[in-house]
Amino acid sequence: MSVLTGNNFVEIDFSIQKVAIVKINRPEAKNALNTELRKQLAQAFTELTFNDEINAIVLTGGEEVFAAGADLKEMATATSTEMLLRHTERYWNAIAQCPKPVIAAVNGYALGGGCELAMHADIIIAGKGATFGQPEIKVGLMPGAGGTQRLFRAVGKFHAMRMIMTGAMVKAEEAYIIGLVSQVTEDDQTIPTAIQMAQSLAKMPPIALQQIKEVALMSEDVPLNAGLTLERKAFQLLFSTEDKNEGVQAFIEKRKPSYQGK
Ligand code: CO8
Repeated sequence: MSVLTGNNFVEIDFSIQKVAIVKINRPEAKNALNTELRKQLAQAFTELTFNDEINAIVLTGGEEVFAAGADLKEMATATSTEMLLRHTERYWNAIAQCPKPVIAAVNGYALGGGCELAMHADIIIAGKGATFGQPEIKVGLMPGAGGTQRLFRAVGKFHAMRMIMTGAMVKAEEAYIIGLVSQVTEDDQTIPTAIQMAQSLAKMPPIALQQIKEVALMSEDVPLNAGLTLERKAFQLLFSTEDKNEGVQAFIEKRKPSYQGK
């Protein structure tokens, strides 16, 4: 089943069991992220966060372009106060706080806010022709949705500074080498590869997956000892899950486990 939300800038495909495919659909503007589109993305991720039928999410812009950044036309005359009052962090938070695994399938441009959007995912699959960049500096701006933070953490100071300060774009294979991308595929295999990975994640024990995501992302915020303590507590918590019993028992009985998310 395919569901279109709002003005059809964001499409959610529910046709694959336990997997949702969120597709950005504004090709006439290279999937530029205007406020309405971001609102719909936030609504989609909020809906999927609470949808018990969904265990993994693929986020894509389709075959041609992931997203060419924030909508520059919408920002052309905006004042600082207007930008502040848009509170776009609320839209981004809905994606960042989604507890389920999110795989970005990137074809074509992922620029500015588009690159930042991809970095909200847990895993990034890129087609060979994909291009990543934070070109905001070229229009007198700077990244505003994680480019100075998530990119810095993903690729380290010197690659990040080169991209942010010069606006240099990197193709998929370079992005893979510097650690911005998890896997590079042929362009026509990007979405199928992401879906296949999401299907395999959807079969994993969901509570354990969500604990992994929460604790691993926390490593960006907390000192090592606090992170290790969090990890230990989450690890111990999993001993109360039925899925842990099923997983260990299935291993002992040499059969495939069947996880229930309990
Ligand atoms: N905003 C608005 N419209 C856009 C954008 C954009 N970011 N990108 C492309 N478009 C529009 C074009 O204006 C054009 O519209 P029209 O047909 O009406 O003239 C249409 O999409 C097709 O684009 P092009 O003709 O330019 O297509 P090309 O294939 O020649 O070039 C590029 C594609 C390279 C992607 C080029 O369009 C481009 O450079 N776009 C701008 C990229 C950019 O600078 N992105 C950063 C924007 S700033 C930003 O993201 C700040 C993030 C801060 C917070 C995050 C909020 C989301």
